[in-house]
Amino acid sequence: MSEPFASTRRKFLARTGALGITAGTASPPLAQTAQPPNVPEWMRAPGEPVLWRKYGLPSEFEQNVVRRFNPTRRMKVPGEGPSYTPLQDLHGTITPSGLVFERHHSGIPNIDPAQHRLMVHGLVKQPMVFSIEDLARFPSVSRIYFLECSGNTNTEYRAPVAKSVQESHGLFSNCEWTGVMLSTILEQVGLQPDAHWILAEGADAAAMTRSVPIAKCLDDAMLVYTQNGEALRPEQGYPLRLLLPGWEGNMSIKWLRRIKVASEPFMTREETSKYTDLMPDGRSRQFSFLMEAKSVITFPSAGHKLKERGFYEISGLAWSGSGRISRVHVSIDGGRNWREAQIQEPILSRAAVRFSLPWRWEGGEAILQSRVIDETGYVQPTRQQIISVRGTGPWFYHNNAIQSWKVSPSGEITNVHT
Ligand SMILES: Nc1nc2c(c(=O)[nH]1)N[C@H]1C(S)=C(S)[C@@H](COP(=O)(O)O)O[C@H]1N2
Ligand SMILES: [Mo]
Repeated sequence: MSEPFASTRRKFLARTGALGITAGTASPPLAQTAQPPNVPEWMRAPGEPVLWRKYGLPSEFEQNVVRRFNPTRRMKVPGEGPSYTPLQDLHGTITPSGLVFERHHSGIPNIDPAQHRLMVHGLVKQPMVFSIEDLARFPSVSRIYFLECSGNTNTEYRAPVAKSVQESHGLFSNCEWTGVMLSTILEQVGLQPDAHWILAEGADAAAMTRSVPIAKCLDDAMLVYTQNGEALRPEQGYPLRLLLPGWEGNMSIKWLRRIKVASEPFMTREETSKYTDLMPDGRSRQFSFLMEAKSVITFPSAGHKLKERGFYEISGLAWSGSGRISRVHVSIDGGRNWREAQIQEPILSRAAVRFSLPWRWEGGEAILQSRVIDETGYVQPTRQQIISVRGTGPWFYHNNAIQSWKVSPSGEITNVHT
């Protein structure tokens, strides 16, 4: 770089040095014609007009920021499978709707909201059927919550196989949801005295069904029709989904069509042979609804490369199904020493926070880890701690272990177990 601006910038950075950013962080040389003070091609004629796209899309230069499949996983039935949120490319805490991970058990139904209905029946005083319009007339609430599949990070239980944080932690999203509190609707139908559980059923070909204790239904459960300010995406359950903040994603039934109130859990497939945790003694942990505190460093993470020594901001996400998070610690030496990370506000219950720690990479080997502590005092465990209680499988739900990323002297970041 020999242009006057570059050298001025170098001097400026050398003088400021407060964060220890060295002059070497200058970007690679741009084409002479595009770089100031020259006039680039895109300034020489008017650009695309207003309404070029009626619905906005990211720049064509962001085409690499997409949901991805797990290349090693086989579809069990048509339309079945997960796609992963590209956490390594995202900032802040809100997951853009188009990048929210997907988990479908039998594809995405194409539902006409005018024809869709929610039936609420069983141990109620007055069974009722609601249209989406009916539900939207009730008082609405908007809240930010994370949603995590309990299978998230299951690939990492035995060996560090994921090539990126997208693969290891990408069954995770954090959105603003709008809808009506489920308690409002249950008040409409009126609960009978022995109403202790509900069954929630989806309108997909899997007819996904889960049992939910009535206490959760009357606490913070929502019937949502909106995600990040607009109608739910078809992938996320359009036109209506159940949302159970802080509980395993599987229970947040998409394309919700029926709620049956009962006195006992229904013992559906998804809460018996699936989504229970087999323990070393052969018994299953049932029910394991809560998603306990977890955190992960998203930058730098596997697949990133540090091009040179100097200042970097380590940054990541932390969340807890039990409420607010109170602290995040970051280690750069594989968990021997911990430093307090900064947590960016707002700190909301059962929502993701962004944490960060300034760091100078001197070019040596480092093992980056983060560890969250939530308001209940719960500390994110190590993998060994989880294994000592739950064994090594064959089920791998609820792996909230501390994640390690190794920085090699060449600046490559890889996924490791310590
Ligand atoms: N009806 C229905 N609801 C469903 C599913 C499904 O396949 N069908 N998948 C569940 C699972 S396993 C998860 S993790 C979440 C995923 O939500 P998302 O696809 O909006 O990210 O939806 C849950 N709700
Ligand atoms: Mo899931």
